[in-house]
Formats: sequence, structure tokens, C-alpha cells
Amino acid sequence: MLTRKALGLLFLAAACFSTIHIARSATRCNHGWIPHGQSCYLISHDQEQWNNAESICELFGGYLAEIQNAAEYNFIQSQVNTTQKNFWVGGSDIENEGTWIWMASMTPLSYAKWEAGEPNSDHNSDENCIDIRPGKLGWNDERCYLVQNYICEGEGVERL
Ligand SMILES: [Ca+2]
Ligand SMILES: [Ca+2]
Ligand SMILES: [Ca+2]
Repeated sequence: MLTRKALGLLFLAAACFSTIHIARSATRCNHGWIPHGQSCYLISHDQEQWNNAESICELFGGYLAEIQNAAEYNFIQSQVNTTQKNFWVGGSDIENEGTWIWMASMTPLSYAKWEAGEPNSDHNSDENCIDIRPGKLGWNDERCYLVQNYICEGEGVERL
């Protein structure tokens, strides 16, 4: 009787330990993708127009990065600072000037971190896509047809 109870406790302890272990393990990503929070990020080496960048991210099973909070923005800005190039992310107001949405999920910006003076709809209101530039403290609207680097976001992968 005592042995069975002890065995039960042992199982319970093992179950608790494995649950905690799984909960605490970091997001696992495909090769070449960088984990942060619940997502994985691909920092492109090539340059594309915004819409081609979105298509490429989808081919990889992801989407152009959608920034939901300060922690995610800070992570992406640090990657941009390291690379010293301009990067597209997934926000656009191309459908309705001044109404910014994350295009892959078609959701309004719940968090926004525009650089001072942005979005400025420069170039005759032709700036309809969000890019992030090295050394900046926020986002910029830029002409979507410019050929720039881009950041894809995707789900983490389960590994058994
Ligand atoms: Ca995100
Ligand atoms: Ca615009
Ligand atoms: Ca701008």
C-alpha cells in the first residue's frame, strides 16, 4: 500500500517536472530563424519590394513581421541596428491612406511606435509601407516599391 502511494507521488512529481520543463523551454525555430517571445524571425539577406517580401515570407510559412508590443519592437530594432540596413515589416496603409493595418492578419495596429514626425506620407502621399531603419527609435512609412531587406515572422516549431 505504501509502495503504491509512493509510486503515485513519484509519477505526479515526474509529470509536474516535465510540464514545467516544457513550459519554460524557449521557442524553437527552423534553421536560420531567430527565436524571440512566442515567434521566430527571419532577417533577410536579400532585398525586395514590400509585396514581394510578403510573398517570400508566406512561401517560408510565415508573414512580414507584425509588431504587437514594445518588447517585440525592441528586439526587431536591435536586429536592424546590427545589420545596418532598412527592413520592411508587415504594416501598410495602402488600402486606405492613414489607416494602418498589419496586412497578413488584417488587424489594426494595437501598438504603434512611429518615429517623431512619422508617418509623414512623404513623396506625394506615396509612402504606404512600414520600414525600420538602423539607429532609429521608431517606425517610418516608406514607398512600397523600394527594394529593401525584410523581416519575416513565423510560429515556433515543435520538436520531439
Ligand atoms: Ca508579432
Ligand atoms: Ca500612406
Ligand atoms: Ca516617411
